Amino acid sequence: MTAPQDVPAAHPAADRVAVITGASSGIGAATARQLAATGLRVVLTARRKDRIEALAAELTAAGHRATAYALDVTDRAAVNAFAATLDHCEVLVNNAGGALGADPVATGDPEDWRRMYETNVLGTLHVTQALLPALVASGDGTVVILSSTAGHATYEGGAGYVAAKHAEHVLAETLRLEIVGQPVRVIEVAPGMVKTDEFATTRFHGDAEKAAKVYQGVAEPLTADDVADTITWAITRPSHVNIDLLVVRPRAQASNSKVHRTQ
Ligand code: 8X3
Repeated sequence: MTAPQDVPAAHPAADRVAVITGASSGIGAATARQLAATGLRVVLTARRKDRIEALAAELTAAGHRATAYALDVTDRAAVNAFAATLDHCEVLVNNAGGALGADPVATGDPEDWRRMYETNVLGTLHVTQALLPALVASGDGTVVILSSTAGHATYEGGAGYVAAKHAEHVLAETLRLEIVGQPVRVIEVAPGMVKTDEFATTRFHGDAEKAAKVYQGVAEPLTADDVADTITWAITRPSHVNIDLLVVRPRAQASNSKVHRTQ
């Protein structure tokens, strides 16, 4: 009997589609660039239409295949409508999300906690549920969930984000158990300190000084390209190879709270 993972892909390698959420900046944009360069047709989604359209135009001008679709992953009806526009889908990169606040449990803003749960966890749930039938139907699908090292250990001031990222980790682990035997891989990539244009600034509600302190004295935090490279590597392994969990940190970071700083 033919094992499900040996079912040939419904679409030839030349026409494989990758959906990337949160593709307007940072890790999402870098991943879109790198996946497009492997030959995948990338569908860029994010709330900021102007940014994803500009990136899609840049990739198209470079000879790649890219389209943009404005999407808020917390809006389930919008996610369903987006899924209905796709003929097929082979790869989903759940990247949308982020941190809000770095306050202790005693004083953290419940609104920050709620928004982090909605974007990171429910956003990932919405898009994964909506695209899973297409990923299964493709005969060779891959779901990537961008969690974080915050999904694996806590730190002071991190509880709201840590809780959301732990939930994404659990989502990845549970989904992998539930769909084993179907032709879909579930890959979790958990980055540590990554210096992007927006992550820390968003976390501190626009306070650039606080945001700069996150990376102060750290020789080489990871870049968005470093993480996109690990995501692309994991996706481009042979179909039977499932990278369950890939934890990636800069050399200067030994744990969430043990970071070497030169000043
Ligand atoms: C980002 C890692 O340490 O800021 O996902 O929580 S951390």
